[in-house]
Amino acid sequence: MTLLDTVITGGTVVTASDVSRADIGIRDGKVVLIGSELPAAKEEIDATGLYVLPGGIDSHVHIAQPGEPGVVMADDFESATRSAVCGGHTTVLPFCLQAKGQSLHDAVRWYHGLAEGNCFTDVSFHLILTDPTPQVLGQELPGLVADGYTSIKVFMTYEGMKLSDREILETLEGAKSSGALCMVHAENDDIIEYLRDRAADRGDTAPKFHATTRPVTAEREATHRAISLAEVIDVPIVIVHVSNRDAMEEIQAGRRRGSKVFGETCPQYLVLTRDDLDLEGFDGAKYVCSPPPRDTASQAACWDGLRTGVFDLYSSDHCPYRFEDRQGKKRPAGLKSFRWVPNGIPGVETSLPILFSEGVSKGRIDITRFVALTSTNHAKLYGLYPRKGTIAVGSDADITLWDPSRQEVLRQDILHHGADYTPYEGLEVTGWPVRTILRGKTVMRDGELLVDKGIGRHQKRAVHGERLE
Ligand code: DUC
Ligand code: ZN
Ligand code: ZN
Repeated sequence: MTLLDTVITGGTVVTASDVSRADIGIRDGKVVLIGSELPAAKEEIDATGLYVLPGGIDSHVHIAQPGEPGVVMADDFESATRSAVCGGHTTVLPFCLQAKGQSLHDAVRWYHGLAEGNCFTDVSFHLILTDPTPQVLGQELPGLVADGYTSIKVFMTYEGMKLSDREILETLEGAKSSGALCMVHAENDDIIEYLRDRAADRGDTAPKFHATTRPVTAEREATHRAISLAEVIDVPIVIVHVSNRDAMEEIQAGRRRGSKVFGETCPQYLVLTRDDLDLEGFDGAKYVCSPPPRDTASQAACWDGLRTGVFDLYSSDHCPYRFEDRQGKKRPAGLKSFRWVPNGIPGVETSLPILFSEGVSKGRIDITRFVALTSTNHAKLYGLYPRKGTIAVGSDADITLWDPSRQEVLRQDILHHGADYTPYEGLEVTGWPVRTILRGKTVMRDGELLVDKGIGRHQKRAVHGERLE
């Protein structure tokens, strides 16, 4: 047998189903041996006292996504994936936004141009469809799915992005025939627009009114409608960034009827509330995201959902804008009204420590569930399994070494993203990623990057329900 490149010894290896003491042998970027007394390797990594986890996969991040005129996202592919790898991730799935009238192929080419040579993690794109013409659905989408772009996202809200019910039906039909899995942003746009107009009439312009004008009812109704539309076409869907119990109950009701509905929640619904938008002056804008954080009862509901399986996925919904920036949260129009504050918050670096600390360390979920929610289920759902999402012979050696007892305080000055704040400033966490290994190479150790950008590669994916070879 040829020499191993790397052996990881003494750690506790965790998958979505098992916890075991084992050593891991790596050659040519793949896991080739799991066991004890492994042969010698060029590099030995001592993982005594650490968890050896499949690298985190964040299947919901926004990077360099164009928005309203004059608004610029805080992260490019370099800073977003640097932040991701420092937070324990080895793969991220950002969105490739189709502008109205744009061909999907052009959009994909443009995003590849931004990502190429700049990434610290592996990357694979979801396609946001804003213009589902017969040409897009009938010609472009099937070709792109065959090329490994096997998931799409549609919006039920936002001017310029939202689709009508008819358009969503046609898109789901296109998803079904091509094999693409459809993610849905479920909020009722008319309810939101109506409430925003009434808020404007009253002169309610502060950031806190972002939360009151996007109520649970708007999310619940749209979740119900999205699931109903998927039932008409008989196709699976993913309801992303679910924030509350009512929407969770719609997912459960759909499943009881036999629908294949997957659910995702995010850190902002576990540790933030609408009170965070009600800070002095304009500071609440740091927490403006959609759906908005709710209340402590909703937080408890989301924890129930993570534990019981209502949620298959935990993602960051990283969507960063700088705060002290005229192209970010403080764009001139945003200072006048919450309505124009860019929607989204940074979180790809802090999401795993938050779930580990609040979930595993506090006994709400066990470590195998943590792995399922942060890696394995993403790989399975979005067609990366078993190349990614687990530690098994033949899988990519994407591994995060996790110190379960290390305590940190989340602070802007320890993070690596392009934003100028973290909405989790001051949150104390127990459990921290101390080393991130991508295809056998250590990319991050103790918060330091050890390789140049460009190590990350694009990943083609299988269609949902099929395995990658
Ligand atoms: N939806 C997202 O998925 N991310 C950020 C903003 C939004 O509305
Ligand atoms: Zn969304
Ligand atoms: Zn998002």
